[in-house]
Amino acid sequence: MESKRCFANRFDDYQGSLLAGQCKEAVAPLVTATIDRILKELPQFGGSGESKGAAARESCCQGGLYSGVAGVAYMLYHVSQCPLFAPSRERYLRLAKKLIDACTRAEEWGEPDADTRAAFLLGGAGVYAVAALVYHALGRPDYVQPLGKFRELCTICAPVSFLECGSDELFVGRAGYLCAALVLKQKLSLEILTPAQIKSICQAILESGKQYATKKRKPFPLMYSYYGTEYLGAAHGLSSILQMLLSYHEHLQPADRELVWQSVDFLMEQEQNCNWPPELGEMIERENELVHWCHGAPGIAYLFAKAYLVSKKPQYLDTCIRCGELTWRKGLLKKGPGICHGVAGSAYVFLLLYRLTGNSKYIYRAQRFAEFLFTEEFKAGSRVLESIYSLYEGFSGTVCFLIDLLQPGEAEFPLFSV
Ligand code: GSH
Repeated sequence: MESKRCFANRFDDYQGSLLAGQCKEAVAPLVTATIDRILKELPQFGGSGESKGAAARESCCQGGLYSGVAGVAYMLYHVSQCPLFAPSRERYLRLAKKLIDACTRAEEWGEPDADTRAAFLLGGAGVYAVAALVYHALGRPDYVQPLGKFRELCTICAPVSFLECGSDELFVGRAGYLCAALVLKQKLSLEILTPAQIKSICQAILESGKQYATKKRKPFPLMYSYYGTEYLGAAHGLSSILQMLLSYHEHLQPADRELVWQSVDFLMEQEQNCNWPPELGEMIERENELVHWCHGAPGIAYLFAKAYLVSKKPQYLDTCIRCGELTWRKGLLKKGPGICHGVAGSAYVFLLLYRLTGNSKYIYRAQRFAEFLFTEEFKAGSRVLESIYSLYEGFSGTVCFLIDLLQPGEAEFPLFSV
């Protein structure tokens, strides 16, 4: 059913065969054309901001991985790692280096912003992490320099309340810092933080959650807020904080591990018809329901995927599957092609479910969502983008999705490994 937030999904569901037209030959030109379109937007490459000079180039670095050019650098890195794009690998990595170097310079020489220095998606930690990935992919031994800068940020986020807005969520808080370390570990096969550092960050997250839950008399063990709101979803909420604690569960004391599992189960109980409200205690209004990665099932699914992988308990996989069913019905979003609150973000849930179940139905569903991105209905009926190149709201995340659709066995929501 069409609504103000999503297009009607009129596609037939999986009948046993995948779409034939989405092979490398068909997708590669779309990827290349979308990358060219993104690069044309950037002042660094003669795009629309070029005439405004250095100021425009600097402002492009603002917004970190979420909306700044650091996110474009990550997308180019991701494409360069796909064997199908091997002939363009060096070019994409050189472009990525140019962008991420501008961002690291801005971190070091720009106005120091105490609130975003250790931030993953909105600040310094994310920039240094992507710089390390790009340098490493280029075979440069000095990739250890941004890694060192990343490591130094650990002390900033150690105090329980290091940020007034909330110290634990994914974009600027400790869950983000842990998430970045996880991405680096996975992609560089390197333990970036010492066990003592990991333990101290996890302890601070646990302490902060216990303090908040006690102070606000919550009937469950761990809770958090961001700018005064008790979010549940992946963007700023409980689910991605718990996801990170589960990702480092071997560093937790048994009693704390138990608190994390209780909180996971508590969050599971907040489900309303395959979805979760943005805030704790809200009732979902059907006509205004958010089915986004940032708020709702398409982002919370990753917590339950992690819970399933760690515990092997089928109820977590079942919950994840229900997230996928809702996303199939209501995930053709009108907000654009992005991964935060757009069609590619929805489709990533199917790639997650494919990895968890091996069921080709999910590849088919992801293919249908990819197809929809290039229809007239989507182009005419979706919102005009604020930023074409943003990794989360614009086309850079869409490019990552198209690449992952070509290699679904390795697909992963950008920078959010389960
Ligand atoms: N400025 C954004 C864009 O250009 O894409 C749109 C803002 C947006 O959609 N924000 C998300 C959301 O769920 C959270 S990151 N907003 C609340 C709503 O749609 O009601």
